[in-house]
Amino acid sequence: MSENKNEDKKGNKNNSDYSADNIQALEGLEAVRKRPGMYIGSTDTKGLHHLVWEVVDNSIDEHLAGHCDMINIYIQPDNSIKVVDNGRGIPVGMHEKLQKSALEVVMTVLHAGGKFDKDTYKVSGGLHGVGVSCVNGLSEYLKAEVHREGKVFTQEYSEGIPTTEVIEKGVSTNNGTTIIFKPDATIFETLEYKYDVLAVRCRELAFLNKGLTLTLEDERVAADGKEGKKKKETFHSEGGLKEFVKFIDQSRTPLFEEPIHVIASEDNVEVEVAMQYNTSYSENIFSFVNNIKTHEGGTHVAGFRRAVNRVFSKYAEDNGLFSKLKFKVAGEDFREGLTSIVSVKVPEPQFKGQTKGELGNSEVTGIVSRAVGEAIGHYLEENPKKAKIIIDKVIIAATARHAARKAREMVQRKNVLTGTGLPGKLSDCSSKDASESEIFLVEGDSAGGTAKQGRDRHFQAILPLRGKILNVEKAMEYKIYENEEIKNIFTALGVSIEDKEGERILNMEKLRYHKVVIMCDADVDGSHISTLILTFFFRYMRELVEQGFVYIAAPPLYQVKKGKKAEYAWNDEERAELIKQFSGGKEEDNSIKIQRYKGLGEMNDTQLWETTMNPETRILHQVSIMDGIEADNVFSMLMGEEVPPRRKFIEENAVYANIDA
Ligand code: 0RA
Repeated sequence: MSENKNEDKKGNKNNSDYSADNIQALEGLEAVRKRPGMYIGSTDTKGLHHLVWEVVDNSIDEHLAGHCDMINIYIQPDNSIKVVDNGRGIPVGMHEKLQKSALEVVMTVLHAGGKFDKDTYKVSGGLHGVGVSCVNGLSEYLKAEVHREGKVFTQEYSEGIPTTEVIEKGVSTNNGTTIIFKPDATIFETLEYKYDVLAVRCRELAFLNKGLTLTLEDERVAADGKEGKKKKETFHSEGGLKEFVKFIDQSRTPLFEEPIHVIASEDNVEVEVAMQYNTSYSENIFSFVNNIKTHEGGTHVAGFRRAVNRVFSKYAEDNGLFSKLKFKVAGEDFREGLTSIVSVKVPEPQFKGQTKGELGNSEVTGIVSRAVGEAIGHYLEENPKKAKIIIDKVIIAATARHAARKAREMVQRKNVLTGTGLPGKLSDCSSKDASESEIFLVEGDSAGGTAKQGRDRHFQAILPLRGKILNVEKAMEYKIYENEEIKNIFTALGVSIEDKEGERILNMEKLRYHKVVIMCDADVDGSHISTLILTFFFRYMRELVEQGFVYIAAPPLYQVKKGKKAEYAWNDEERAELIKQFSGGKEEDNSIKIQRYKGLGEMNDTQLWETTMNPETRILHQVSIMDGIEADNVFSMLMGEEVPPRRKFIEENAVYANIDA
């Protein structure tokens, strides 16, 4: 992508420039160390994991170029990472211009990795890709081992600076690269790798690159000497996206066993799409460009949607299936209850948008549209029974959308009639400045009453929610707008869903609070209710979550009291710590009273303010959508129809749940 500034356009350099290049190269990594966030996004756990992908992306590039089918990743006992691949190996020959081994150039010059072969699809150097040299600069130790041309070569570095020459270590019968790195403790806030985070992406990479095998092995031993629960997994997919879409929809009920699978290529652009209808009402599209997730879609997704609209409409019209309809079918009606994955490999991808999560290459739209259109066309001709079922579903979706629109309009009209338009149950704050205003969605009228008394009415609004709100994962859309609690949430927040060219968008221009806080009991029911509310936000107000406006309040679990002294504890460790403090080390102290809070209702207004609402002392968890697929999975599983995966999830995660069962 970006040109290496160390060479001129023709790439000419004479030896006298060598030292200058050398210094510039060092300055490059110096800059990475000075402002790591600019290169890898952040220095928190996310940035730490990013280092792994920066290396693995290079191995994936070798796979895409047809030279690598195996990538092994190890989390070593000291939280260093080892990545082994069987690609061509980083070149080790003399780099003419810089007068040093190409290996050293790749490892120490920013953006140097991609200079060697330009004609393949590249992951590295793509979106955030800054190359393996960046990982080197941010590692207190790194070792590269190259098997190439029948020999083994190694070089070691510290903070990106070579500590050895490129050393020839002996003979080798295979090709490949091994990178071992230990992230720099002075740069990263945490050094602890999370197996599950790495596993999720490895699985995704295996689905996206059929035939490639990835292994992930955790070599760490737990502090108590016991070995970790999950030690090693192998990720491999022969079916590619077809298996991926089944994996994503494992907790939904598919309409047909086999997904529609498209594999095509045109003008050096490779297209792979898999789509599967299910009995739910939500649309799910996940899209990738050169293995990188495009959160905001782009030209490839536009091409996919165009094909779905065009081909299904034409089939329905041609076969008279829309003849009884009194209104127009919109694009989204074809995609209700459809899960799709759109993956393209593009030689020179252009990323657009604020977060660079959108593909810009305009030629891709037509290519994807043709490939998908042709495949769906064949599918419909060959499967007339399935075609009929799909079109019937589309008609139901269109009908439901019209009903939903009417229901929505009713709600809005009613608001106009009642004057302020705000729900009667809302205790609003006096501030009109959304950026300082908060709304608490409180489980139950009684806790709502306490919260109303305890709050700071200047900036805190209270909306009590009665009982369980509708499970939106199972309900049809128009039902949503008939639900009293959900209507109240929409009108209190000041947001609305609008149709724009057949697509639903959330209008947040009149959002009245920049903090939406879900406050539920710390028990099983409470956690179920907050999951219901979160599911609703995830499906219907996702933008609100994406922009970081949604929070979960954390009421304490215990109050520990001795005489007039009272402190709160949010978990068992804190409780034990408080008891120790209060007893001054005494074995048994009967004057210490421990109150177990089960519900918000057990606290009075002052206690609720102190522990859960006062910005100075409360704990708020910001809700984030880290990974769309993961989040989608959790919600469809927890709230959907298929019971077995839900039970499995709850069993597996029970240990993490901070709830009183
Ligand atoms: C530069 C050029 C070539 C491959 C690589 C770098 C490369 C880098 C890494 C990092 C981890 N594994 C890797 N594998 C390869 C092209 C090699 C050629 O043309 O032979």
